[in-house]
Amino acid sequence: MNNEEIAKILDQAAKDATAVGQMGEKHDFSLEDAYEIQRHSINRRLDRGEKITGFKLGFTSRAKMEQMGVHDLIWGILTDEMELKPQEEVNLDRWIHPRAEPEIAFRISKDIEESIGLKEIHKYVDAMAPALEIIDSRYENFKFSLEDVVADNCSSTGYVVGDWLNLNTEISDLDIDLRINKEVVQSGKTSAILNNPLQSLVELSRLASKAGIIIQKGQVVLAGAATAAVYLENNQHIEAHVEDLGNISFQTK
Ligand code: OOG
Repeated sequence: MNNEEIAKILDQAAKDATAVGQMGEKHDFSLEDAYEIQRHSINRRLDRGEKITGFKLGFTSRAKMEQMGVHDLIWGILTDEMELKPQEEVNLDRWIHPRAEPEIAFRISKDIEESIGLKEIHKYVDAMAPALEIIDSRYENFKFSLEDVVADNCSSTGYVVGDWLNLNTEISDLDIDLRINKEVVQSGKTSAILNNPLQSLVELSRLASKAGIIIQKGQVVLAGAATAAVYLENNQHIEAHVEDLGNISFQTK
């Protein structure tokens, strides 16, 4: 099976909300292949009329690496089909076994075409916000290798971003938590994200420029979760709370 055929199976699994076995178990592919498969699956979405809205980093914290048994930073692509409105009521039937993670989002104000350093970020990013990411592995039991998860666009499924704020707040050591029906179910510190969530932009710029991809003005970057992810159930109010940045939530039905 070639990379395009693997992408078709993973894309179909997402569309049908039906899990498949780990692709890497039957078809040995490299990490480079995995990113190519990811690109093919995004192209299928673009062919259906979806638009790229941004990028996400994964496994930027120890909590996430330990939960999933994968120990390397990964990146995936977000599209407008994945974007939820704040407070939106979401039917869980459209996904397989979705989980939520509290995150921080950044807004790009100028195209990033090369690898940038921490000190240059303010030239390329004009806002940040509390965010929630919904991940939904297309693999049975949410089990995968590093190559598998990259091929599956890093489990990207949904995201919702709160009110944008300027970059004046220091965000390297804030409390961040996930609340379900107002109860804190996961809590951590933003320092868990690469010591400083801004570092995720440095890493993404390095990876994207290596891949020949421009991170465009207006796009959103999710820095990765500081805590483990939690499975969603029906009739829940899901909320991310970031100290000094505020809250963002949605509702499941
Ligand atoms: C992969 C995505 C990881 C994060 O924030 O670390 C991720 C997964 O756990 O399914 O989104």
